[in-house]
Amino acid sequence: MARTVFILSTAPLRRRGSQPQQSSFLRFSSTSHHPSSKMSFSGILNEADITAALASCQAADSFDYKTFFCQTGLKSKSHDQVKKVFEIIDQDRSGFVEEDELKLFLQNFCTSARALTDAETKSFLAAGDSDGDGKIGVDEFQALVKC
Ligand SMILES: [Ca+2]
Repeated sequence: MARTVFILSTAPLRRRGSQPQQSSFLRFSSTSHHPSSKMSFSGILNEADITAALASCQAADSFDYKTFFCQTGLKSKSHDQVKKVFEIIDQDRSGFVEEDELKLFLQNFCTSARALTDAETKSFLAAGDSDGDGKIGVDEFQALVKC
């Protein structure tokens, strides 16, 4: 009886053991996007500026996109550079930054950064979404960064 229990309990363990392979494959495909994004960021933005910008919005509900774009230096970047940053933030490459991507906005700059609160996400989206489609397009992002 005890043996049966043992066998029964190893079955899910084995199944669980095969899962990391799947998820590490998934992780591989998502990290293959991330390191390149980090590289693109480091080519565009200064690491110390990013660190300072993230430090100043550590507390929940303290995120201010204008301050953030100033501190990271993004505000003064070229059209092409801002476009590259947009493409990184548009994680699923849909051509738009949707609300869920906006919520994880800070994590593009540092993977350990916090997610934005719902209030921050909504006001960030409202500030950028000038055509009211509920997401931010590249042109809207360009305007938002410069404002
Ligand atoms: Ca998207």
